[in-house]
Amino acid sequence: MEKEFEILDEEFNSSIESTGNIVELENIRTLFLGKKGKLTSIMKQLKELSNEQRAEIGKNINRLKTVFQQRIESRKEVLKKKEFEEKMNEEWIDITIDPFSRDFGSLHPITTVQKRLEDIFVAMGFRVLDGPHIETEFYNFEALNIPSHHPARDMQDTFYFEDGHLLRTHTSPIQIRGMETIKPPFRIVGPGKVFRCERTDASHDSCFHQFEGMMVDRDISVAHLIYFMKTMLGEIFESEVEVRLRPGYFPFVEPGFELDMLCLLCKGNGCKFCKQVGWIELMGCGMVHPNVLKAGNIDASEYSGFAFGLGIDRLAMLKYDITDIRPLHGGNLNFVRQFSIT
Ligand code: FA5
Repeated sequence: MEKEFEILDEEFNSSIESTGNIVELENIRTLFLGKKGKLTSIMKQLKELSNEQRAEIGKNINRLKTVFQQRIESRKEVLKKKEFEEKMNEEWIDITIDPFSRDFGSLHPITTVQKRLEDIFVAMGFRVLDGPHIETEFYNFEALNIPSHHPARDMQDTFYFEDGHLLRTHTSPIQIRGMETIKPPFRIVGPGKVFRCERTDASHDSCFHQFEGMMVDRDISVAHLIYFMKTMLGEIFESEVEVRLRPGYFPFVEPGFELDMLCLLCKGNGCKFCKQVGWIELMGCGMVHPNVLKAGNIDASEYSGFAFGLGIDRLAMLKYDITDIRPLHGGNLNFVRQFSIT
């Protein structure tokens, strides 16, 4: 029996030394001290022994039981400490870092204005469409009544790819793509980046943002166009705004207009931003040309519509009192953060 106790003691010691966590340790407790454990099974053999032997071996078993329990408890303390330290290392927090110094992202003023425009038009029943930056000549020019010989192409010079594709010069191709899938009556808007090969100044850049709109229904007139434009500008500037229509030429509308808004920076007195005119050209607009409706498979004798394309950058400049378009695209975070909305 002595030998058996020795072996059991050694086996127990090596088992608890190799345990890596408390769950394993509890399994060892069951293995040695549990109801069907190794020590218990030795105790069951006692009844086969004489009274004297039973008393002697019983004493040994009780001693071993106490020793095993003590070793389990002290091993448990070691493992608990180890698990705690591991957890602390995993969940380490540097409490010396200032929690208020974190940089949160924010929306660029152009994005803020674009999103606001989308909300205003969605509330008036318009659907928001998207279109590719890289376009074909068909969508950017031909379907908009600007054939290859047309002088209007000069006003929108752009960057061409060798395969004939180009960077879109305006968001008007979204009108054409929209008409391919949506049948009248409809109201659509399409925001996005546009590109032109032109010199930059305080109000011009070679990459800027436009917001296209088109409404096609029965008996649509210029009065509808003015109503929607005044409503939109009133919402953006949160006050009544003064606008004027000038005749403007765009081959895809007839009649065509330039819509100007009284310069909010100088209140019409003339400044660098409005080039001393007192008015800011905000958008081109007009009644959709029958050829464009035809290109969209729409019966021009039944339906009419208006369309507009406004410069989001210029609208943002007016809203936030920004006198030069270039810093808006310059990537200087200190500049754009002045107008940021998180
Ligand atoms: C157009 O691009 C027409 N597609 C708009 C249109 C749509 C007319 C539907 C009729 C019907 P325009 O080239 O004028 O038009 O540009 C529209 C607006 O974009 C301008 O009024 C101006 O606000 C803005 N814009 C034009 N060029 C620049 C530029 N280089 N930098 C910044 N904004 C510009």
